[in-house]
Amino acid sequence: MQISGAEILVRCLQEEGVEFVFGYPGGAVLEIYDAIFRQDKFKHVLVRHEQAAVHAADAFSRSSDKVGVALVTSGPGATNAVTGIATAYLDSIPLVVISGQVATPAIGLDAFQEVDMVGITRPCVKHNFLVKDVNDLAATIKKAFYIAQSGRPGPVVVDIPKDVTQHRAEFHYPDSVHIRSYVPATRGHSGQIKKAVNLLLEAKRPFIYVGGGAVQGRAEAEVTELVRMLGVPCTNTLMGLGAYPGSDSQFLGMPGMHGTYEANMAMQHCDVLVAVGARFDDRVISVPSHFLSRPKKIIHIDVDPSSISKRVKADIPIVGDVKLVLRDMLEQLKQSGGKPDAAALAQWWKQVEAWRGHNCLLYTPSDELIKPQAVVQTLYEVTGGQAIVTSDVGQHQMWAAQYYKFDRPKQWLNSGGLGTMGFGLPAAIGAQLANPNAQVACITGEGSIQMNIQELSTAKQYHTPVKVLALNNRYLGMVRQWQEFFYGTRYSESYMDALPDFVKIAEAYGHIGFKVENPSDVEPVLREAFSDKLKERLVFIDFRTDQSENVFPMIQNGKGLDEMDLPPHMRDIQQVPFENNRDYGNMC
Ligand SMILES: Cc1ncc(C[n+]2csc(CCOP(=O)(O)OP(=O)(O)O)c2C)c(N)n1
Repeated sequence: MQISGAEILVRCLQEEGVEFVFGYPGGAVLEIYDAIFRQDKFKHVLVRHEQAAVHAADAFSRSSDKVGVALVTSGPGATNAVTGIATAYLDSIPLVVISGQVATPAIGLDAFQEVDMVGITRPCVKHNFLVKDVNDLAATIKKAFYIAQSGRPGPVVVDIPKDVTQHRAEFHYPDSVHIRSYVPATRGHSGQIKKAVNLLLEAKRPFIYVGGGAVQGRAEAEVTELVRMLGVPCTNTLMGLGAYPGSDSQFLGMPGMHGTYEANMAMQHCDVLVAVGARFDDRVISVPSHFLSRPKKIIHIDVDPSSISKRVKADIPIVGDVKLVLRDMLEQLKQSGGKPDAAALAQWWKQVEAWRGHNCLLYTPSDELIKPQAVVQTLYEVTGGQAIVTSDVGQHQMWAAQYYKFDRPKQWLNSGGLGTMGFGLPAAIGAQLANPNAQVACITGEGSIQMNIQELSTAKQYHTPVKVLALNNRYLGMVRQWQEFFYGTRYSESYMDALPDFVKIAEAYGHIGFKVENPSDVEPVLREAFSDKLKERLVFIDFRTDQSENVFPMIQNGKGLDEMDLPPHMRDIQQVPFENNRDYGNMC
C-alpha cells in the first residue's frame, strides 16, 4: 500500500524508536505535522524557537545514549536551527534535524521561505541530504540515523521539500546501511596499542587527558580502570567532565584556559601523555609550540582519524572506538605483567600534590556578597552531586565546571565547542524529558538566559520541573573580565542595563521565582527549590552575585599552560620560574 512521504517519515522515526521530536511547525512541514497528529508512538515537543528545538534535542541525546531529533520548517525555521546544529557539530553530538523545504519545482526560484539549507549547513554538519524523490525518503532517514551515531557522532540534516511529503510510495525501511567510502573505525591497531602500553610502562611522569570523545564513546569504565591500574593522575576536559569521577583523588580537575593549576602544570610537565577522545583544543593547550617546549611523548586515541595530529603531532596515533581501544590496551597491560616505575611515580605524585596543595580554586568567602562559586558548591551539596547540570556560556559556565564535581558522564551538558549562549534552558528541558526522575539544574547568567528565556513557556507546557540558577552579576561577566584584563577596564557594552524582574518573568510563565541577595539565604532557598514540595515545579532563582568576581586560573591568549594568571593567594608562586621551584625537585 502506498502512503505519503509525511507518513513514511513518521514510520521511519517510529522504526528508529524515537521517543521525542522537538520542533516548530510551518507551511513546508504541515503534511508532516498532520501525520504526527495521526500517530501516538512518539511525542512532539513544541518549543518557542527553533534554536531551542535543536538544543533540546541535543541535550536529550547528551544526557542519554539516543539520537536527538528536531523538526523545523523551511526558510526562517531552518536558519533559526543553524546555531543549534553548529553547537552539536562542534561537540560531536548525534542529531537528526529534519527541515522542510519549498516544493521541488520551486527550488532555486527564490520562492517564499526558501533557503538553501544544504548549502547553509554544509560547513557545520556531519552530513546532509536533500530528498528529491519520495522513493528515497526511507533509505535516507535510515542513513541519517546511522551516520549521526556511528564513528565520530554529529548532526545530520535531512531537507525534505513539501511535495515529497505529499507524494506517495510503498514504505520499506531498510535493515542495514551501506555507504561507500564511509567506514567508521572500530578496533585500534594492535601493534600501536602495544607500543603505547610499553611507553606507558616506561614513563616517569605519565598523565592521562580525557575528552568529550570518552563521554560520547561511553568509555568511562575503561578510562577509570586504566587510570587506577596505572595509578597515574588524570584530567577531564570541559567536554570530558564525568568520564573519570570528579571527586576522585587521581583527578586533578579540568585543564586549559580556566583549568586548575595542578592539571595545567601536569599537562605541561608530563613525559608521556595519553589523549583519550580529546583534540588538543586551543582552549586546552593554548599554543602548541609552548605546549611542546617540554618534550613529551604523545599517545593519541580517537575514532576520527582527522582529529589525530591536527594541532599536535602524535607519537603513537591510535584510530579506533575509544572504548574498544582502551579495552585492548587494558588487556595488553594485564598480559604484559608490567608495572609502572613505582619510584618515579611516587616522585611525580609528590610534585603533583605540591601543585595541588596551593588550592587554586580557593576564593574569598563573604558574608555580604553572594560568591558565585559558593552557589555552585552549595548546589553540589544540596543535590548530593547527583544532578544533571546544564549551563550557558560565560563565567557561570566555568564556575559550574570547576566547582560541581561530576562523577559520571552525561551529567554535565554545555556548549563547549561553539560556546552558545542560550543553550542552557532548552538543554535542561531536553535532559529532563530524557531523565524524568533526575534533578536537573540549569546554571546560567542574566545575559545568557535572555537568549532563550521564552522556553519557560515550553517548560510549563511539558511539565519539566528544572531549576534555573541565574548567577546574576548584572554584567556580561566573561566579557567584563576580558575588558578588565585586556582593555584597560573599559567596559564597552558589557553592562546589562534595564534588566527585567526575573521573579515576575518566572511567575508570568506560571513558575516559581525567588530572588536571593543575602549569602545566608543561598542554601535555604536551594534546599526549598529541590524539596519534595517543589519537585513538580520549575523554580527560577535570581542570585544577585558579587559583580567583580573573576574566573581563576586563567591563561591569556598566546600564553602557555604554565603561564596562568593565578588567584590572589597564589600570585607569589607565579613569579618563581618553574625550574627554580623547589617543589619540583630533580624532575625536569
Ligand atoms: C550567542 C553568543 N553571543 C555572544 C557570545 C559571547 N559571550 C561569551 S560569554 C558572554 C557573556 C555572558 O554573560 P552572562 O550570560 O551574563 O554570564 P556571565 O559571564 O556573567 O556568567 C558573551 C557575550 C556567546 N558566547 N554566544
